[in-house]
Amino acid sequence: MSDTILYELTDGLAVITLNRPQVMNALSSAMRRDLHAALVRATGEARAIVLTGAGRGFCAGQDLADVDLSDGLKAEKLLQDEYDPIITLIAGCPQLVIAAVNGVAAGAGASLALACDVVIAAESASFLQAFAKIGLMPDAGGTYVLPRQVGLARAMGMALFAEPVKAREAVAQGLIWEAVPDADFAAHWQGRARHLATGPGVAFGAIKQSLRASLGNDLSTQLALEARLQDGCGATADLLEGIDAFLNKRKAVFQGR
Ligand code: T3D
Repeated sequence: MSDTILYELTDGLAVITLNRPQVMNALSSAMRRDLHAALVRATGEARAIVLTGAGRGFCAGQDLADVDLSDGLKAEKLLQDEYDPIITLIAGCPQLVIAAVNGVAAGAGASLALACDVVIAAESASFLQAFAKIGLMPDAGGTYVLPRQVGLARAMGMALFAEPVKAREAVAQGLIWEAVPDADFAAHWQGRARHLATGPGVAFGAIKQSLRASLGNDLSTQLALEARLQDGCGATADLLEGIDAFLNKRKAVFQGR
């Protein structure tokens, strides 16, 4: 792994930092490879994962200086080989992935943030569907997540007019979970991440899997999935600990199994 991505594992929490602040963490090919490798590593050893950006931006999407336009943009292969595996891994891994959006998230940088399970933004951050400004359409899962989060009308407006959506507005529209004053941002997301890294991991994983699956399931399929996943939660030491802690009026100490 090169220095385009920083990786830190502390007490079960992996923090992955996009680290090309001089270009607002725009994604070069090498950086996408490193980001994917960092996520694979985190899914093998962490209980929760944070994705954040170095400097004043979260991620400005595709590095526009790192594209081969000699024969037009061969986007299909690039997306399938380099972007989509990252998005699929975030959506499919059992760990909760938190986007700690420290600044602007633009283009595929917005798609990357919005692919995460929980999005916490600094108040000064914004989300920009920058694609149409340069003659592209949202990708890296953008057209999947936008209408599901904010509805078709807002998704259409965001993609067509490419205006920045400030963090507070993003919360109001249901695009992200919360916006936090800049001064409190780091401590806040660290607290949220610590909560997820020390909680009942099997139940957290089941919540992620079931809520994500719900968007494509009918009721009977979803009920069957809930029953199966709850059975798994029911077999955990964390459930016994949670009930014992409740009955004895103490704070539960979960092990994630
Ligand atoms: O196959 C495929 O490739 C398809 C995949 C496409 C996915 C996509 O993501 S397409 C969309 C690509 N992203 C953009 O179009 C966003 C471009 N950037 C911006 O609109 C703005 O930079 C921001 C809104 C993100 C931030 O604006 P601001 O004013 O805060 O900062 P800035 O001055 O524009 O940027 C700071 C530096 O970062 C600047 O470099 P400099 O002048 O200091 O040397 C700027 O050129 C650089 N930078 C920002 N974004 C990118 C970038 N360099 C390369 N690629 C970028 N995307």
